[in-house]
Amino acid sequence: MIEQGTVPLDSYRLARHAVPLPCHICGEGNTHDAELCRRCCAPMALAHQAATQRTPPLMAATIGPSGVGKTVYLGMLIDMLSRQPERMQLLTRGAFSINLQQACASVLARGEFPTKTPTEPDRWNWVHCQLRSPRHRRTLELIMPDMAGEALLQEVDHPHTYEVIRSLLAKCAGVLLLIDAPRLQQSTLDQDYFTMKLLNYLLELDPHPRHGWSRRPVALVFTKADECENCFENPRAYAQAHAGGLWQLCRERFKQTEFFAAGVAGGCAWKLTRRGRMRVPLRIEPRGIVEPFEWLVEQLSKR
Ligand SMILES: Nc1nc2c(ncn2[C@@H]2O[C@H](COP(=O)(O)OP(=O)(O)OP(=O)(O)O)[C@@H](O)[C@H]2O)c(=O)[nH]1
Ligand SMILES: [Mg+2]
Ligand SMILES: [Zn+2]
Repeated sequence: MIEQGTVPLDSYRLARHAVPLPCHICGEGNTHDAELCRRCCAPMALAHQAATQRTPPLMAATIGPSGVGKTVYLGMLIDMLSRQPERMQLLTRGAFSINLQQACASVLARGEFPTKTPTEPDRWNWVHCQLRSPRHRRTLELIMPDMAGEALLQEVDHPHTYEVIRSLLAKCAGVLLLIDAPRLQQSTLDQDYFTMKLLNYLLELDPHPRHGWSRRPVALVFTKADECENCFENPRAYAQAHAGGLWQLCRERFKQTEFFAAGVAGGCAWKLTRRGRMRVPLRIEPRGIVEPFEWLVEQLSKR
C-alpha cells in the first residue's frame, strides 16, 4: 500500500461531456454519449463519423409516397454497389450503415418484400458511405436515410411535424424522387400530385436562385418499371405521356433533372398467408438501379 504519492484526478475526462456535440442533421447540441439527437431523433453516430472527417459529408435523400419502393430500391442499390465495385465503389462507414442492405437483402432472398418503414424517425435506417467512381479520382462522402413515405407526406402537408425531414431536405445536395410507374399507367393521378407537392415543398424550403433547390440535381425514378416495359424504353417520353404536371414543373422550375426507370423484381405474384394476401417477388432481376444514382453522384461531383 502506498501512503504518500500523487494520484491523478480523472475529472478532466468529464470536461468533454460538457461541450455539446451538434447533430449532423439539425445542428442541435447533444451530449457525447447520446445515441439519438434529442430534437430530431437522427442517429448521433452520423455526427461522430462526420467529426472525424476533414470535409463534412454531403446528404442525399430518396423521397416518394408510401409504397413507391424506396426501401427496396435503396437496399438493392447499396447492396449492388458494395458488391460490384466496377461501376462505382461504395464503402459503408459505421456498423449502422449495414442495417438497410442487410434487412432488404435478407427478405428478398426469402422471396418477400420488406415491410413498411415505421413512421418513427428513431427506427429509420441511415447509410453513411464513401463513393469512388472510376471517372473521378476524388471520393465523395454521402449520408442517405430510408424515410417513411407517410412521414414525408405529413411533413409536406403540415410543415414542422417532422423536424428531421425538414432539416435534412434543407441541407440535401440532391434527391432521388421515386414515382410508381404502374400506378401512373393506371391513370391514378395521386402519384403525379404527390410528386408535384414534394417538388414544391423543396422549392419553398430553399428558394435561393443560385444555390436553392431549383439548382440542385433531382433524379426522377419510375419504380416497378418491370410491370410496364414501355417505361424502360424512354422514361422521358413516359413522363410526358403519363405525368404531364410533373413534366411541366421540372422543365419550368428545375435546372438539373433527369428521368429514369428502375425495377428490382422480375415479376410479382400474390401469395396467401396466415396474415392475409401478400405481394411477393417471383424472382429478383434488378434493372436500371445504378443509373439514377450514378447520374446524381456525377452532378454532385461537378459542384
Ligand atoms: N413489381 C415491383 N414491385 C415492387 C418493386 N419494389 C417494390 N415493389 C412493391 O412495392 C411495395 C412497397 O415497397 P417499399 O420499398 O416497402 O416502399 P416504400 O417506399 O419504402 O414504402 P414506405 O416504407 O411505406 O414509405 C413492395 O412491398 C412491393 O410490393 C419492384 O421493383 N417491382
Ligand atoms: Mg420503406
Ligand atoms: Zn438533430
